[in-house]
Amino acid sequence: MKRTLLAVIALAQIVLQSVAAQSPFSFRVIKNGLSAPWEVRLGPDDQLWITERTGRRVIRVNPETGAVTPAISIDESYDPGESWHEGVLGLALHPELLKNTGHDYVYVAYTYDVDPGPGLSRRLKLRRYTYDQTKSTLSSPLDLITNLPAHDDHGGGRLVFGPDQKLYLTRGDNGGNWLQNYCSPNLSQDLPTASQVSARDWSTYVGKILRINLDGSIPADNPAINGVRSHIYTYGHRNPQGLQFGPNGLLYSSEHGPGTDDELNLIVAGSNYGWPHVAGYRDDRGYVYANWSQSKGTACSALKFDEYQAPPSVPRQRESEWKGTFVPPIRSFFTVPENYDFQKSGGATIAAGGLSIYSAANGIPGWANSVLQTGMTMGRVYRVKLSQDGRTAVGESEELFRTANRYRDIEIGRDQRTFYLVTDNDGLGRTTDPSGASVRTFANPGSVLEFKRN
Ligand SMILES: [Ca+2]
Ligand SMILES: [Ca+2]
Ligand SMILES: [Ca+2]
Repeated sequence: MKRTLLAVIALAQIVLQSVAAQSPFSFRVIKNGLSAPWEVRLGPDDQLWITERTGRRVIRVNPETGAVTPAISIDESYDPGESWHEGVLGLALHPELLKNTGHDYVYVAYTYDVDPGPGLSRRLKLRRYTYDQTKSTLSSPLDLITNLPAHDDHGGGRLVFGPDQKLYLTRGDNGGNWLQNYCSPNLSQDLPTASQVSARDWSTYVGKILRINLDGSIPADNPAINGVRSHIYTYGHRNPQGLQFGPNGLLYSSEHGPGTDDELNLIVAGSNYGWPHVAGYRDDRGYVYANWSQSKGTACSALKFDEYQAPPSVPRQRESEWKGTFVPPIRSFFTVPENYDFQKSGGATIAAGGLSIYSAANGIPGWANSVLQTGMTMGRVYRVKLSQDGRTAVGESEELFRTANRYRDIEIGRDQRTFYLVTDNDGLGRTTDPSGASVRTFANPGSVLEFKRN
């Protein structure tokens, strides 16, 4: 975020600061000193179930006292400590957890190293644990699906338990054609063949949202895409970091854009979400697909990556040149003017993290049917009001909870007036403080924070 956009933000801040004096939310640190808390879910035990990505464990945090009860350490999880994308990621609770039906299951997605030697070969797995209430620990691990491709960029990893008794798991594009992985092809549009599926070759599960049976198998009613049924529910994603069902059964996901157009998407079975051909809407604004890995004449490895200007040997494609069918986002953070100068003005994204759906009819006035979307580099949460049918976003986004933190995930309290946020540790990235300045030292790194409506 620089200059032009900062000027807009600064202007908005003058307005917001005058409002901040009478903020309707109280703020409290529930717990600090955690190691990259990544997912937060309120359990039926009124504890916050949290994954620590680099801490490689699942913990339960008492939201009143901050007391931590470790549930399990996952030693197999591997994280070289150099990216946002590795370690213990998504967590989902079986809806019958602690209901005495024999389904005390907790599902966890994490990265690991499949190479037994000194080499590193990253994968992600989805594992089920059983919760032992007397010991307050997770045990009886059962791997549901293993060998999912993983890497050091755009790792997805968000996990939800659907109302249809299926697990939904996001997979990022592993950073193909981008930054340190610019010579790796982008596989977001790649789909498996029938023989790959029967060989359990999941190499195309990159840039996808997966829908998985509770035993890890492929649901019989998953969409057949290009004639092949697999775990793939939707494709053409970049890095979906938020995923949540609304009360009406609609599924929402948020996704990191490149320099522009972080997306809020309504997820529809079998659909293509456009990446890497389109970022946001097909409007040729601020994004051209540069396919570095297919450099012609000069090997990609001989090129130096440049986010803003690809050399002539790199095939480039404007959004309008791609004729495929795709589902556009219901909101973009943010679409830029056609002549937007990224080098001068900086990126126009929020770095979308986790999201929650606010649905309480008698909760905070005007909030029913809203998406609460974390913006990690913006130090705030965006409330996006949805239409009655939940299929479109209406009006402007409201900005909430401004602090100098990277909000990784958000959960809503049972009273519908309390909001729990987990924050990244510092060392890897930046956020924006309430004055609008870009900062690399965070106010509450590795914390669980509470905002409560007064
Ligand atoms: Ca190894
Ligand atoms: Ca898209
Ligand atoms: Ca676009």
